[in-house]
Amino acid sequence: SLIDDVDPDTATMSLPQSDERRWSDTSAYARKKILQSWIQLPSGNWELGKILSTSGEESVINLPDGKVIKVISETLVPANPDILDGVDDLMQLSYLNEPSVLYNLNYRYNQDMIYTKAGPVLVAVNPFKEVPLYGNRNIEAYRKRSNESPHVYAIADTAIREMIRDEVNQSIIISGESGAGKTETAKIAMQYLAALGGGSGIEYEILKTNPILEAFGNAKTLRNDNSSRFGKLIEIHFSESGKISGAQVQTSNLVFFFFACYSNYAVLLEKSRVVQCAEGERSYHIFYQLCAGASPALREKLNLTSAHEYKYLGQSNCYSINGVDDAERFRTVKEALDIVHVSKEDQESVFAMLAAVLWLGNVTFSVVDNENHVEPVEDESLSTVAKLIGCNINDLTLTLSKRKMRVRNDTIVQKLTLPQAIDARDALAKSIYSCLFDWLVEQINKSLAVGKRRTGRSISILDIYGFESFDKNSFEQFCINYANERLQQHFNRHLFKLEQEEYIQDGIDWTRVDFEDNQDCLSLFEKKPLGLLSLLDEESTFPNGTDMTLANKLKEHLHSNSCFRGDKGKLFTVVHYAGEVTYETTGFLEKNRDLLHLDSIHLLSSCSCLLPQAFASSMLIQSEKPVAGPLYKAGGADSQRLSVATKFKGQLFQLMQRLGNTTPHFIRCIKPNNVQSPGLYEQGLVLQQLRCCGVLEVVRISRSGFPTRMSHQKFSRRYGFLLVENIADKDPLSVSVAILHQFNILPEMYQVGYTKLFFRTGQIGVLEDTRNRTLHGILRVQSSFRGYQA
Ligand code: AOV
Ligand code: MG
Repeated sequence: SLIDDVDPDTATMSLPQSDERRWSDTSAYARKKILQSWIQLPSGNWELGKILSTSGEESVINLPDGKVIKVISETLVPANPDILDGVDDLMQLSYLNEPSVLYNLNYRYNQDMIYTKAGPVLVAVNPFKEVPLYGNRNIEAYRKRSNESPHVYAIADTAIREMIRDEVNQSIIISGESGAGKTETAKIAMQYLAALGGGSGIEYEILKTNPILEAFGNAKTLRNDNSSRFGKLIEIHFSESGKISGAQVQTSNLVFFFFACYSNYAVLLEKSRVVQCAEGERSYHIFYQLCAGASPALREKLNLTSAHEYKYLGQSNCYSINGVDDAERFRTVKEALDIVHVSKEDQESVFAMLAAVLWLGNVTFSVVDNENHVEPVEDESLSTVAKLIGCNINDLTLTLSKRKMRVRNDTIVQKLTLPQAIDARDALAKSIYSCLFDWLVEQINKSLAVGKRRTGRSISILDIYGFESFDKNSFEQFCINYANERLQQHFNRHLFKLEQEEYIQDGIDWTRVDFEDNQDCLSLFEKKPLGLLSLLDEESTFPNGTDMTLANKLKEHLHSNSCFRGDKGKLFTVVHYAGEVTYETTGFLEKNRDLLHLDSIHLLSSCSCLLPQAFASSMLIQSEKPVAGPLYKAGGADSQRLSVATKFKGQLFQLMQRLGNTTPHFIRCIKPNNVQSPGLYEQGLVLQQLRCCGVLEVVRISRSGFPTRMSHQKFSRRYGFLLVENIADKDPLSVSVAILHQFNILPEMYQVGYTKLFFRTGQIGVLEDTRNRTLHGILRVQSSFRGYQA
């Protein structure tokens, strides 16, 4: 094609030329020519005004509501001509400033065009309603490339094509705040890839894994009614045969044979939610679904009552979600379990485990001696738990009231106080649930990995919890935000460092464009021994460590770090790329230690239920060397169990390593309002997200650098014929230079690299214009010549 690097629209329209197309250009020269401009209102929002006149320092502006105001000319931010309203790539804007970007996204959003490109990145603004952009007809259109507007489908399609062309694994990395639409976007991408599966049946299974994982891993939070509380990386593998049939990618409807699997990496579930969640939030969906949807027979078997009867579910005062029928969802989940080949028997065991967790929450304790030691009350809750997990009541009672400890070579038995007993009970509930979750992922993987054709290439889709900043932020937010910090660096490195490298490789003298690197913040987390994670781990191993001593320790060692601020009491603040977050250390140590006492592990492994055996054995393996409980505190270095934070970091590194070997495609999800409603577009909120996810930065960098590139060959072929001098025996580089000279392109507008020419934005437009005019001239001459002949 003749126009790949060139934007034909801007080339032929008489728009402001490149020197004006800078980021936030408010030079006097630019202002002179603009007709409309952005004016910032006291609310912070931007309003479009017509410039009636400019005299001296002041301009007179006509606002849309008819008001005429005077403003200082320097504060005006030029707006784009109407003809550019709603362009589908922000790079096409003549004036690239924040209000113009905001306006462009809003303009499209109002017409349900929720996707926009920002150069290489896809921006998706959450519609909070159904939009007619999906389904088979649309998939077909993107497959045939008859629709080229920005879309998740287009990203997925590009990933497939690049996988085939370059023989490199691909990844689609989706990020954004909580509730911005990451999980939905991941499903849409899966939908597209699955549609290419064409009848093998596995694509249907892949899509059916979503309701299962969402039921067990998602919950209602204040930000999102369906918030993912785990991260997932799904790998979709394409077999060799797929690769071969893929060779005819341009023409055919190709058939891929593929299977998928969920990576175990970063599937770190927020366990604490099982036993506690904040007011107005819910625990995992599946609990409510089970309570609402179980058949009478199942109810009887599990001794199930209503969600209101369970303390774990009752503490947040929220049982239902608007517009969601939990009973109906339960049927969907069961159906999905059938499809991924979880047998009816195993399904029943799964439900029994869920009921056991719920009943555990209802176990109460009573004091049994004058030293405040407690034992569980022998009631319906206790007996039901014992029955459901298949152990005898005595063993359960022992586990919940005593703890075996090894001191040197002796084993002593310690009786538990009420808080200790409650901890033991909750730890048991959490571990049953998280093992259940891991088991499910494993089952799903087994079912999907039919044939294990892992020989081909893969496309991974990453959907991980988004950056979180609440009024109160705890250990969960700490881990989640740390993960996001890593991902952000991956994004930065990819887009910006690669960009720089390309310049340097081509020998271009390029004053490096600054970009926000978040290495400082990452170092704050990862540095050894004086980083957040190391200090946290260290404090976790001290028997006398408390949340307060942790806070003090952090402040003592990190106060001089520019990304850290010690606040009052247990509070400390981290300056994340996406903004400051204040964390409270309450519960940090306990959550980080995440002790499951050896007694509980033994109890679970001795249970007669199918599932506990399956996972308790794996748990035993995990804790073989590391011994849980006070031993962990008392023992030397080699008896230390991995802390949660360290495990998390390990998983994250593995994840990043995996992503590092792929060609990434980035999708940035934007949440246009905090109330999850359609049609509401809050400028400030959107702007803040665009800033912190790097979208504005991408655009700005492209602008300030030399974004248009063309090889000397291509450039000389394309424009060489415009030269007056004879170029027959000249090499492409000399031709390129001759063209630049003939057209008087200003030296600061281009750079000549070893292999390529680099241009500032819009420069190529001048040449393209001339070329078009010349070609038209030639065509006219030719056609009149033909007319003459006829
Ligand atoms: P998240 O994954 O980014 O949050 P979700 O993907 O769960 O956010 O999206 C939140 C809600 O927004 C969904 O439940 C839908 O109602 C709506 N939504 C998002 N994208 C679309 C779309 N393309 N079309 C229609 N509705 C959409 V979190 O998991 O909280 O970080 O941990
Ligand atoms: Mg999600």
